[in-house]
Amino acid sequence: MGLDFSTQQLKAVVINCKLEVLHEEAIKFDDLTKYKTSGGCHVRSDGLTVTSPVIMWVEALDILLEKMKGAGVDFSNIKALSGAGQQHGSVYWKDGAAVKLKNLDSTKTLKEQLSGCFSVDDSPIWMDSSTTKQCKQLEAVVGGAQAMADITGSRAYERFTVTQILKLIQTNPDAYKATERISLVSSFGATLFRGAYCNIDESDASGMNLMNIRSRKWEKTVIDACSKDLASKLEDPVPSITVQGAVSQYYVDRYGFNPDCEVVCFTGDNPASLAGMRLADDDIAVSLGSSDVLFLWLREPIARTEGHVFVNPVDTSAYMALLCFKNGSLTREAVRDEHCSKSWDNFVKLMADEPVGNNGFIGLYYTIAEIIPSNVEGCYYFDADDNPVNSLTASQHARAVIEGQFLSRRIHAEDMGFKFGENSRILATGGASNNMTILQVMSNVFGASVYTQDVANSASLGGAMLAMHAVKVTADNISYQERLKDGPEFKLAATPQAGSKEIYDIMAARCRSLEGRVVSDNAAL
Ligand code: XUL
Repeated sequence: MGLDFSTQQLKAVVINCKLEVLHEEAIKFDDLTKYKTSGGCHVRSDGLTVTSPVIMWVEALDILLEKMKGAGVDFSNIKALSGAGQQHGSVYWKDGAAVKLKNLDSTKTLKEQLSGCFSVDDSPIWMDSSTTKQCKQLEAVVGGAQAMADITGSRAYERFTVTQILKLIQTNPDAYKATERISLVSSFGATLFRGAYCNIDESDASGMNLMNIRSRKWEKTVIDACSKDLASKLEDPVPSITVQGAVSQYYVDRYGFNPDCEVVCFTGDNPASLAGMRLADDDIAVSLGSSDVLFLWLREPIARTEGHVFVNPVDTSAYMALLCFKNGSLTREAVRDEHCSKSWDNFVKLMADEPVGNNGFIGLYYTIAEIIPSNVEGCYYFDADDNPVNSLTASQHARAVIEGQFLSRRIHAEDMGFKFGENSRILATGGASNNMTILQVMSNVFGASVYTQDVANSASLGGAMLAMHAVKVTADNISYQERLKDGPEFKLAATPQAGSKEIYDIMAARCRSLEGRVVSDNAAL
């Protein structure tokens, strides 16, 4: 069984060894109306502080399991469970909570028994951006943003957990003092099932600005800058596929779980998605949504102040990187609406009027402030000699927006140490991945084959797959990809067209310097 404590809902999926989905269930948090959440959270009046009531997540689990039992799910068949949590969010267990967890009474709900167990009722989540002061403070302690990235995989981010913990220490020291353990949303999920504190896994720990991504230990300078006793309130990071132990007797008595059902570490939703998509060595996944998100499989990561390096959940000696580009589908659609009569058919026809490489024209489109590269806004066009031009024709726009976006994705992936291996695949997911013309450009720009896959609910599915792998791997040593080879099929969608690689290699180098120019021009404004 795989669970996903995501921002808006709690999901569960049950699969068998053939990877067939036997049951799926979801509880939307907003449907628990007494908590008055919108999209699963509360945005406070400062507009920056974003929290979710922790007891709402607990109650959602009560309801979910009840519903699954009612639907006839036979929990006694479940051999192992794991799951995902929205990354970065934190849960504060109050003194005495471990005893409560250990002695859960199967005649009562979890909510009834755990409601007094949290020292902070409203957990900060990843949408929070109220900790800029703490980010600056911690970066100063380690020697700056790049130093923080080198150590922890990312520069200090407002949503990353340690900045939230430091804010608590500074603004509510009593609540911090009354806290015996701090979990991530992921390890909180595992803890509920285990009835005992579970470790934070190394992958999700990489989203805390607190773990050294090489040694996989808490970074002492950051710990000490927060509070000397912080490490004693955290369960140490362990590889994501670590078996934590059997499910609590509570679930055996109340829902008929098998007492031997193993609880495997939960991880972050992004690492779990990488597992659910079954990425392998040197693969890249590109999720084409309102923002575009790249997942890179990396052996030797280069941490930068843009993007994130996480420990890889599947191969614990490897890494993954996450790159989020704000200008994704919304920007493609803006160009379509302005220059291609609001129609994808016209867009695709116009694009075909221009050759691969757009005769050297490059367009960089940031209709909203971008994250990578950070804080640039506006649209910039250049001719084949890198001279700025004021406008492009409609057909040049159609080609330029797609080529410009993928050139930028490619150079930032390369900057983080990504290299295509012989068998590397690009996996395209998300709304725009059904547009074959877009996928062809992606294939040409990256110089690799593009595949698609039916991976709805990749985080919960990834949780279930990780659970299956974790309980078998010590006995048979089979790799994750080999074990899960019968999972959702990779369908070939595009292969690079002859001659395109040479064209885009040159354009990628140009794009790198043009983007640099746009960044410094924006900074000068
Ligand atoms: C990743 C991030 C989000 C959350 C959403 O860094 O903040 O993707 O994990 O669930």
